[in-house]
Amino acid sequence: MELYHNQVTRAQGSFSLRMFHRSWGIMMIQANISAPCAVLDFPTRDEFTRELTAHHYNIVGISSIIVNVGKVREMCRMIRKLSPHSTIVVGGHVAAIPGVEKMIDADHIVRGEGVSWMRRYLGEDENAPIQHPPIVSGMRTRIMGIRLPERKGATAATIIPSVGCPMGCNFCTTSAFFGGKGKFVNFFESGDDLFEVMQQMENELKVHSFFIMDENFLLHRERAMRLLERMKAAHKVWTMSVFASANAIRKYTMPELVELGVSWLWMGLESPRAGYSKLNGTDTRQLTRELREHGIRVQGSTIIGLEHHTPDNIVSEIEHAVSHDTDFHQFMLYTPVPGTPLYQQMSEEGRMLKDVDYADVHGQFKFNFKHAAISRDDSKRFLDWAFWRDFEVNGPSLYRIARTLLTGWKRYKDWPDERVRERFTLEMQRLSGIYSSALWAMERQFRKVDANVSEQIHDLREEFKRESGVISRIMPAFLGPVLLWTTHREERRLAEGKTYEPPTIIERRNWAEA
Ligand code: B12
Ligand code: SF4
Repeated sequence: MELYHNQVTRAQGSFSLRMFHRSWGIMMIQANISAPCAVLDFPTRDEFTRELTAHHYNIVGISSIIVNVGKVREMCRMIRKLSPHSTIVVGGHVAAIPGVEKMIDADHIVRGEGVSWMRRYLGEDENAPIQHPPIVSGMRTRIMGIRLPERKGATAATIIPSVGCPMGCNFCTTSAFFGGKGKFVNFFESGDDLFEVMQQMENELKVHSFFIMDENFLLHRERAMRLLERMKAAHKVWTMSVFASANAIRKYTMPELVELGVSWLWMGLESPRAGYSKLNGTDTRQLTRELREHGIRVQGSTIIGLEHHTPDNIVSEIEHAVSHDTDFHQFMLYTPVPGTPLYQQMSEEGRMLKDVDYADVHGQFKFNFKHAAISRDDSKRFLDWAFWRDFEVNGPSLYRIARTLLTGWKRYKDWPDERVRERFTLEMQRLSGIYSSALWAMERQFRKVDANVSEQIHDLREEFKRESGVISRIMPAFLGPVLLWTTHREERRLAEGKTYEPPTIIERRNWAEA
């Protein structure tokens, strides 16, 4: 249930950014039906049992992705035993598994968008406007052995403008699940709709930053530019973390992105030789450099094990990925997942491996198909090496995001648009003391590991000193040693096999009428 630690910062030890995310699909469904409804997130077996026996549920819906099909099977078994009158509905990506009907005991298996399905099933108006639930994007955030305090408004709100992506890359399950190439489902069509929903979340959750959960947010330029107009008119100093493909980013100038508040951008780099249309003609190294120079944190994503990869060229492809020096870098194995064109092709070619457990099909372990040149075991070696290499060359992501913030601040602190100035000033005020303290600890931690990285961290710390106010300048003397101590403690804990689990959460809606 951790995005960064699972697939982005997993080799960064105590510097790994760790946090949990709620199950947004079922939160979305709950907010858009009028029936009494409970969402039980991260259930333990005991809590699931208690919920099924303490209440009379007509319908029990289960949301799952493919890796968790074994859990779905067990949950269906428990429902049949403990709540035999309930209708079982299973939705989410798990529904794409061929023959899933025979693997689990459910009454309905729903493919694609779930809000309209559930409304239809309950006899409600499936075309009614979408109500967006208030979603805090992450919880129980930890880094350097410290759990960050959870203050209202401190964590971004998640906004889900759409599901699916029209680009239709052959391996992409999110695109395939909602219709594939050329198709997607929009919840909020226009920039005005989006502005209203963001303003509503700002009021409810007291946030100014948003995690925009749209596979390719910047692709829809008209919507984004209208949103910018409204933000300017209402003097909104908002920031946004978005996903976008290189071709979509290219539709904007850097100042446009900055004025829109884009502060974190997740971009597929895949491979320079992959031939995906979204990358056509883009020098991704130059693009990432440019984005970072404008204070936009870049999260790159690279695929390991594409068709053209061989043991001879993969090392240089990984080096190429690492040379982007992105703030964060995700590496994923090329993985044919049921429902995608790639899966279809591999199945037809007889290249899908038969005995791979679905629980292992997530791109962070080993291939689930026969690659022309790379063995299954080697796929894991190359993947692990990519994470390690990125960390070795570029240092902790925390250092990198601190660097990007400072670069952005230096560039935009005197920018004509007051909202932009205000944003960078606020970020610097909020973070410079904390970042400087973290850099103090990192610098010492890395002295023994890599003197080069330690020196770079030192230089950045000095720069922060010059650009920060008095409090931020003196903070590292106190907070730095504490962070160094918690970092060492966390390293010890991790070495002993410590793992973190999300809490179980129950949320009831329309419950009084039940
Ligand atoms: C947020 C997220 C996470 C969070 C999950 C938090 C959580 N509590 O589950 C984190 C970061 C932890 C995560 C982890 C992983 N994830 Co993830 N994640 C996503 C992401 C980016 C967004 C999901 C989301 O909320 N979408 C928006 C909502 C509205 O859409 P939705 O969930 O699909 O729900 C809609 C329908 O599917 C349907 N629906 C969903 N549930 C139900 C239930 C019922 C009853 C009904 C009727 C309908 C229904 O209705 C909803 C509204 O339309 C997606 C990519 C994406 N854009 O969707 C990947 C994605 C779901 N993750 C994926 C993967 C592979 C993983 C990991 C295995 C990665 C890894 N290697 O570690 C882990 C597995 C974690 C686990 N043990 O389950 C894949 C799933 C592939 C597949 N085909 O199964 C996806 C699709 C990304 C991708 N393209 O590869 N993930
Ligand atoms: S651009 Fe990204 S989200 Fe869209 S289809 Fe390709 S991989 Fe999927």
